[in-house]
This record gives sequence, structure tokens and C-alpha cells, in this order.
Amino acid sequence: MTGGPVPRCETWQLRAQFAAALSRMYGSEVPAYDTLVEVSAEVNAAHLRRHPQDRRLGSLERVTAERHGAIRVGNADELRQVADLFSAFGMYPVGFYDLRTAASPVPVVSTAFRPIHADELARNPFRVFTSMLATADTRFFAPDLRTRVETFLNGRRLFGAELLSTARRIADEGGCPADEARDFVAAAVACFALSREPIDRGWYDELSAVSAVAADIAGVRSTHINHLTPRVLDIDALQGSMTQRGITMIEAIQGPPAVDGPEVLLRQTSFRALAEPRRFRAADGALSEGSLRVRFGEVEQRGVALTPQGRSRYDAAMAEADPAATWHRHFPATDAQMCADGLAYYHGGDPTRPVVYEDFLPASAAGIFRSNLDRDAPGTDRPDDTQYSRHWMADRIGHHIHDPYELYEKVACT
Ligand code: OOG
Ligand code: NI
Repeated sequence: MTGGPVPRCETWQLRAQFAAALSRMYGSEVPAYDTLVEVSAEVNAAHLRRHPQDRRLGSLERVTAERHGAIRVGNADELRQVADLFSAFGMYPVGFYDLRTAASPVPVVSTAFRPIHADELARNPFRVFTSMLATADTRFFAPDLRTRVETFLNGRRLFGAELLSTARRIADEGGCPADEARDFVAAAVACFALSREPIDRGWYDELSAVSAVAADIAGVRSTHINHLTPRVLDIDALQGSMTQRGITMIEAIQGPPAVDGPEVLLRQTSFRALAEPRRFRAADGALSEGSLRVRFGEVEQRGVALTPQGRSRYDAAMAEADPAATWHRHFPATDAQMCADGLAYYHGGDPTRPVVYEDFLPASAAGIFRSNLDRDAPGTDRPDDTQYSRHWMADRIGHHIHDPYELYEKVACT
């Protein structure tokens, strides 16, 4: 006897299941994350009670389920595998970020995997900021260390071959049967769990001397979620509530200041995760218990996406001594004027319908990096002599890397 039609999971459902399952796993690994999610939901509900009409920047359902993750891999081959895996979830590489140029330089180059169409973003906007180690940068890696790091990375396997071929097929077919989806999502999530495998102490310490992020990436044989970030509608209120619960947040919210007028781009804050127990192996093979503090809790508020012209105004505004005090020298106080001046994107040119910023501002979140690293490499004065660029990365991973501004233009037409 044959049954009825087999229930199918569409791409966006796979993405929503993936985000939710990662969230459950990360909550079990980092309990303070669950507190953050709880407080975020309270802040969002309270905000909507005060401003019942405020659906401008997304429905409560979208915002409450919304997360971004951050992961880090070792080289372009691993990044290509991430790209193949995430394509099954309808998450495509957007933008190129070079954190070596941040105020606290970190030896990685990055992209963000996310949905790119307006309807997909509305269904579930899950995005993952993904960095790869910049081993070719001699300002961080001496030739001998570079060789040993690359050999180490070539000898590990983050994602199984079968998982990746399943991912490519699901991407081609735009979904899969529901029972296959369960297994596929579980297998994908397991790739990002914190490993219990003992860490080689000497190797980890040698890499830590270059950069805490280098050690986090290449000091271990697997990757993991570095953080998972919920979205709030009022980050100033969130910062207050977390402090009241006795969780120490970084001092200042990163990104644009709180101003009267349209919220732009992205504001973020964070707290340092507690030290997590990890096992270490000494040179003589002896195992010991120890701890590492590399993961943290982060939360964000999203505003309207800026045009290239708006973005240069933003950079100028942030270069001022006190950006909050001088904000309105750079930006008008209303969406109508922002729209008329071509500074931000609005659906159909309607200033009551802002296009949400879907990307990242890691270089401006310097305070988050600084406060969450035990120490990191000092900046160096020598020029960059590497090939890293958006085109280099796209070529090496075999996927087009989308230009965020082109995507906002398209979304604004909907
Ligand atoms: C990258 C952090 C970038 C953000 O919110 O800007 C990021 C990392 O720490 O690996 O997640
Ligand atoms: Ni983040």
C-alpha cells in the first residue's frame, strides 16, 4: 500500500530548523545565552506594547526568531565546504570583510552567508558571519609557522563528504523530504558543537601568541559556533535589563549612537562568556582539565540599510569626537528626508517602509573584539602584501559573492 504524498521541507523551513537547532545546542553549551534570549524576548514584547504600530523593521515573529551566528574556519577549502553546506539552507555569501584592518586587527578575512531575496528574508533571515584564517599574511604568520598551520589544517576534516553531497543535492532540488530534513539538519548542527577532544597545549599556546582567534581556529581539530546573536528592538533597554540581572555587559554599545531619528545599520553589545572547561594534552602526553574564554554573548538592534552615499556619511559621522552630539550634521532627522536625499533604502521609495540592514559592521565593533579577547596581536606597520579580496575569495570557494548594495537595490524594488 502506498501512503499519501511525502511531506516536504522547503529551503526556508530547513533554514529555520537549522537556526532553531543551533540555538538549542548553543544554549546547552553557554547557559548565559538562554538568559540573553529570554531578556531579548521581554524587551521586544515591552517595546511593542509601547509602540504597537512599530512593525517597520520586521514582524515580531521575524525579530523574535532572528539570530546571527559567527563561525571561523582555517582556509579556502574549508570555506568552500561551508558555502556548499549553507547553500542547502538558502544562505549565500554576501560581502567581503577584512578584519585585519579593524582597530584591533584579527588575522581573518570573512563573508556572511544569508538569504538574499526579500521573501526569503521575511520567512527567516538567519545569517552566519564566517571568517577564514589569513595564513598568507606574513605580518601574523612567519613562513615556518604558516607551513605548520597549513599542514595541520590540511590534515583535518570539518564536514563529512556525505553531508556535503547531500547538501549540494538539497540545494539543487530546493528542499527535501521532511524525514531526510531532520537527519540532515541534525548532522549539520553537530559539525558546530564544541569538541571534547583534548587540546594540544603547546600548539594552542604558540598560536595564541599570534592571535587568540588563530588559536581558536587552528589550535583544535573542529570548528564551533563562536557566538549566536538574537535581535532586539531596543538595545538600550536590553543593556539595562541584563545589567540588572547581574550580567556585566561591555561598557558602550557599538556602532551608531542612540539618536533622535531613523536608526541606521546595526548596534551591538556583548558580555564575556564564562570560562568553559576544556581538556588539554601536555607535551609528555599527560591530560589535564583547564578552561578557555573564547566565546561570548552578543545582541543587536537593526536599522535601515544605507546606500553607498549614506554609508560615507556614516563613516564621517563616526569619525567625529562625539558622534551622538554631531549626528545631525550628517543625517536628517526623518525617514522622509533620508529617502529624499538618497541616503537609505526604502521599499518602493516609501519612507514608512525601511529596508532592514541584513549585513555586518565588524570593523566598527572593535570594542566587542577588544573586550572579548584575552589579548591579541598588536597592529603592525608593514603593508599588506597578500592577495585576499572579494574576487580572490569567490574564485577559491567557487561561489559568487554578492554585493550587498546590489541586493538592497533589488529588495527596495519590492
Ligand atoms: C567575527 C565577529 C563578527 C559581528 O557581529 O560583527 C560578528 C568573529 O568573532 O568570528 O559576528
Ligand atoms: Ni556577531
